[in-house]
Amino acid sequence: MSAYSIAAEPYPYELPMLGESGNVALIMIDMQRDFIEPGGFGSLLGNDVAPLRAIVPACQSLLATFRALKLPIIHTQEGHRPDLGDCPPAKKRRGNLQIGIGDNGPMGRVLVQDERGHDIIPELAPLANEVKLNKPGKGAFYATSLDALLGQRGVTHLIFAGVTTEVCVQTTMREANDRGYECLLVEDATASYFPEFKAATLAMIKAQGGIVGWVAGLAATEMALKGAYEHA
Ligand code: TIU
Repeated sequence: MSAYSIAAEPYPYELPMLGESGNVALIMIDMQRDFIEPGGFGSLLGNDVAPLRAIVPACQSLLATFRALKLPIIHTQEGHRPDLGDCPPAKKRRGNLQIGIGDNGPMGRVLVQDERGHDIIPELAPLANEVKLNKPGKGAFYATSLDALLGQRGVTHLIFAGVTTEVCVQTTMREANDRGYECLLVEDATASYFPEFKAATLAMIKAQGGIVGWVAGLAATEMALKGAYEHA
């Protein structure tokens, strides 16, 4: 373990020396009302959304750490244009929902940009200098400028948090891994409607020598980030 290591599984995750061997960014996935509050897309899909709130303090803590260290933060939001031109009919049809994507729901039009359900929850509101990235798919690289935006900032290392672990977080992490980013998921800062799916996702990410990336706890992640960058 070096001064730049995070105690992680399946083995220590090496942070870059900023500006020399790369840069690190936080990707906060889809912490929006649609997935976390009753009446949003998550509950219209039939899920109990209440357990997802448990990760809010861990996400707040990660945001505070990245802000204090002046490291880049990207907040993603799943949502579609009001004309649904970026929503494949197959996605809209899926689930045979009574109230589905684009329909009027308790928090405005479901999964549509700038509706109430699309808002990031106030506890995790982005600051003006942070990137808000809308994404029409589950993965944050599909049909977005994320790869270009990270390239412009010299980002090589991605720390992931958000919801849901096995859907948008895992899809994005796999997309990032295939693009050559070093990916780490903070296990206390991600949640699923299905605890067993979260557990399985963490296991499959770190299996086979970290086939998708690394998994670490919040305390270990923050301690290493502060140790590496506080006086950088
Ligand atoms: N349904 C579900 O678990 N997730 C999603 O539809 N989107 C995200 O994970 N953000």
